[in-house]
Amino acid sequence: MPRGVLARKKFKGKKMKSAHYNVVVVGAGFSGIYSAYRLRKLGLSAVVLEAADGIGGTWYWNRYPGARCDIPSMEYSFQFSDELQQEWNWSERYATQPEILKYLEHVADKFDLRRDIQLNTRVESASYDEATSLWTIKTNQGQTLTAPYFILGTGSLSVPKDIDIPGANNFAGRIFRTSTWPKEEIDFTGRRVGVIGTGSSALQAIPIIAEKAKSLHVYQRTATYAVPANNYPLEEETLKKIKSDYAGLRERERQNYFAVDLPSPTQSALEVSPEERASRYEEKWQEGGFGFMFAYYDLVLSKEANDAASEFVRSKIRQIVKDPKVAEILSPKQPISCKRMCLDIGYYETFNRENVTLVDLQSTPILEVTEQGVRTTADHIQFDDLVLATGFDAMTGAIVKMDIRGREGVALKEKWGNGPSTYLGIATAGFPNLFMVNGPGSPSVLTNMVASIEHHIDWISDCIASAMKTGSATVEVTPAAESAWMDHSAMVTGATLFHSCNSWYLGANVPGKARVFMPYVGGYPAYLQKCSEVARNGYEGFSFSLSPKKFGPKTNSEMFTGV
Ligand code: NA7
Repeated sequence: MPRGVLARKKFKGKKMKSAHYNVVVVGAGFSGIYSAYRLRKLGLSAVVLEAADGIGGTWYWNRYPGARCDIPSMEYSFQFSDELQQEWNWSERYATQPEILKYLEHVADKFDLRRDIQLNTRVESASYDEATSLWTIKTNQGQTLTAPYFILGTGSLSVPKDIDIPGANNFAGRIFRTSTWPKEEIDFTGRRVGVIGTGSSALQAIPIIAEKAKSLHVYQRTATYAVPANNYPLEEETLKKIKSDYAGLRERERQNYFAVDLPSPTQSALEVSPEERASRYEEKWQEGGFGFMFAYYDLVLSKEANDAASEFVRSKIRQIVKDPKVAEILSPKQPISCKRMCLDIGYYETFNRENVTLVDLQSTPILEVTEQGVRTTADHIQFDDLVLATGFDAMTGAIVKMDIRGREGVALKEKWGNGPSTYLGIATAGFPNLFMVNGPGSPSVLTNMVASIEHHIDWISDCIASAMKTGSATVEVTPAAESAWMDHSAMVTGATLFHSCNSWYLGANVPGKARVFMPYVGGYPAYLQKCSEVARNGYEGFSFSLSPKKFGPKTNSEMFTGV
């Protein structure tokens, strides 16, 4: 019997104090779920460790009212199984959190993946042993697991930013964070509510809370660009049409900068007259979705091109929001798309409601949260409920939260003290056999995350399979390859407007965090090509050690039971 099967049988339902696997995966969101599938297909024993008491990752935790994806659901879904693609029916253009969670539960059940997922288990530390070429992973359940391979599917936006507002613990009313929303429904009927933050999460929650609340104060530090989502139910005919060419859709995603099914523009915004530009933006505005940024190819490359697009959105805000003073405060000043753009389902309109007040923190900053409410330099407003939608320690937060130590006991947190450094956002030198899914240095959050996740896990699995086939004990990025990738990544970022504002892409939202632009901005097609080339050239940039060291009871190649 292949060792993987044996290990899985032993694991079923029990939390063993110590166990050995081929692969330990952290996180049971889209990444962990697909890892479980893919690694099993390879005949490997794997365990997916998940801190929550359910699967779903981001879609388990972010249950706030209005939470939904902003990539069309037909694309924000797995492509590894056509049967799955064909049988699942999304109900709306942009799926809600409950529907996405239901989908992930369905995937886990359909492919019988739960037996490889261990819930309620937080990884506290992982250290690499150079003598055995094994990772030792310790959990909050008192377990010690060993494995030659260690995969981090920990999510890009999974660790909430520390609350950096004085007095937040003093508030005597109900306090909620969008990122860790309670499971039970929260009723805001007749309540005085304050929302702090105006990023994607707040934008989705605010219109819904406003419908119920007696009063809603929105505390805005930086205004956000939002284009209409133009959400609609997906009728049977539409589903049928998309499904009839799902492969074509997936291929088009691979050709697109953000890994979405949108045509790549070839025209510059500066080539056309202001009237023609305005009419093109209007067309994109009516279509809804991120297609707005695909009106012209240079919206994130040229400040002049970006200015016109930004002004178009500001003009729309002025049209929608009746009070010109409020419209002005809601009008963002930074380049559009420099911070994550949002999709609007009634957000701007909400500010026309009598019960909604916008508080401009630029002119009247928050001094503190008190027992009763929020004190700014202008006033002290009392609330029954406070909602913090203040964002995440993005891209690196979940990784450095674990005490991960590579060669010579070096902590990853230390190595990344001046910002994350990786090769392709997949691996980092000095940490053999450790792989990241959508890590910093990959296009990740600038793309359709599900497509990127699948691509990464396929690539990582192929790499592991290749190492095992050749009897290699370790796969490790060379410092030279890592440094060349980081230089290339910085060079392409420098050619865009992405670095020109204080975004979480840059780590600028977390006090004290090193400022390094984390996602790779060279675009999804170029990135796919690079990853393919690296693999084709024998995993160029990685060194494989043919050490005869033993991994637990058997060598890697003996444990490997087929691709
Ligand atoms: P975001 O997009 O990071 O938004 C956080 C918001 O909270 C943003 O408006 C921040 O203002 C605001 N914020 C953060 N800290 C404070 C303090 N101390 N005082 C006042 N306001 C504050 O997080 P989301 O959860 O909305 O979205 C995250 C991603 O999830 C999103 O981009 C999608 O990809 C999905 P700031 O802009 O920093 O001035």
